[in-house]
Amino acid sequence: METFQLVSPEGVLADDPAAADVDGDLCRGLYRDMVLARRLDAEAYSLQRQGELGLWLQSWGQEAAQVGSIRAIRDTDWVFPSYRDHAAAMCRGIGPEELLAQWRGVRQSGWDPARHRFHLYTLVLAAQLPHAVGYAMGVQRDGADEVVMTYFGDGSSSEGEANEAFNWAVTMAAPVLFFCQNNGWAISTPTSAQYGAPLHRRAAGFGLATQLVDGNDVLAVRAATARAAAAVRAGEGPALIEAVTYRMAGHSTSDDPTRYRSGAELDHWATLDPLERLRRLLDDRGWATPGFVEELETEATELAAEVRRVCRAMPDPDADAMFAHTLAVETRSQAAERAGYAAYTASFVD
Ligand SMILES: Cc1ncc(C[n+]2csc(CCOP(=O)(O)OP(=O)(O)O)c2C)c(N)n1
Repeated sequence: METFQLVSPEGVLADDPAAADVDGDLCRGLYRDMVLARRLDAEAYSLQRQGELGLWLQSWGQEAAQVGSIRAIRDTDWVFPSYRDHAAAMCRGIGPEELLAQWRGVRQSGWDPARHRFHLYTLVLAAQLPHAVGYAMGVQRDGADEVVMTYFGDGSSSEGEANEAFNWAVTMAAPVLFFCQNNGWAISTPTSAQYGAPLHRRAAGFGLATQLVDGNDVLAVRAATARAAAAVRAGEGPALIEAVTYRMAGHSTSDDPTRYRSGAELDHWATLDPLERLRRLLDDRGWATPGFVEELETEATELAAEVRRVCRAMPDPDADAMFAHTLAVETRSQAAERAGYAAYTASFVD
């Protein structure tokens, strides 16, 4: 399958009917989303390095895949994310404090899924896929005019749960859109060691309508997602998009990617940077209106300051809360553990 692309790495927009609604307003909006997401991501990374967060998984390099897809569906459509979908989360109005709370370890989760129609981050690989299918079956039962989109990675695509979800979604004709960000790596496992056939081909075997898209081309991702979502919404059954992108950062702040991947590979992908590509288009078309870039830079700097402020201002949780949220009805052994922990912490007083 040919990779769908609308903007070349040089920033040239294709003469394609799928680009018919592309204009300056649209491109400035998408560029803003990506710039702000990258700034938050970089700031959170620094905060982790300063000991303010326990862990952070960067979305650096994957902004176009996330922004292009989430901006192509309706705000009323439900999303079941993975764990590095910060750009998508921000587009759903999830703020810095909500995004960071889980990684600072002060709350079990950061936001109210129902408010943003954006489910909680899922760290158990691919578990969110059957969740999305189940939710989509409810949507279908209720006759609701909704699409359920779920994000996952190339590594997750070889999990049993992903494959069960594909099969079940097709069997039930559930209105679900599977969105894979193929970022080249599952921690240190390259896609070449992950599977024998690319996901869009495997998924077609399940009966899913599939599309392979340049995941660093925000306009192509948006057009492909809009097309797939429209078909899913019209009752044509589930679909899958494989967006080819790249994880510019390490897997997480606990990872050292120099141990397993080359600088040359990173250099190559840097030339395909999604932000720079759209910036070239904005500049070539004269769509970067006077003051746009400067105002965006100011907005990003203010966001970074806000990220630092809300992160440091989060109150430490009461350690006892971890027991309170473990079981609905406390068992004797947990009560003993809780009391033991309280005695242990009390032993430090004075
Ligand atoms: C069920 C399960 N198995 C293993 C892990 C450990 N693990 C965490 S992230 C990861 C790699 C995931 O790669 P991919 O799905 O491509 O997503 P990416 O991190 O690249 O976004 C693994 C193996 C896990 N979290 N859950």
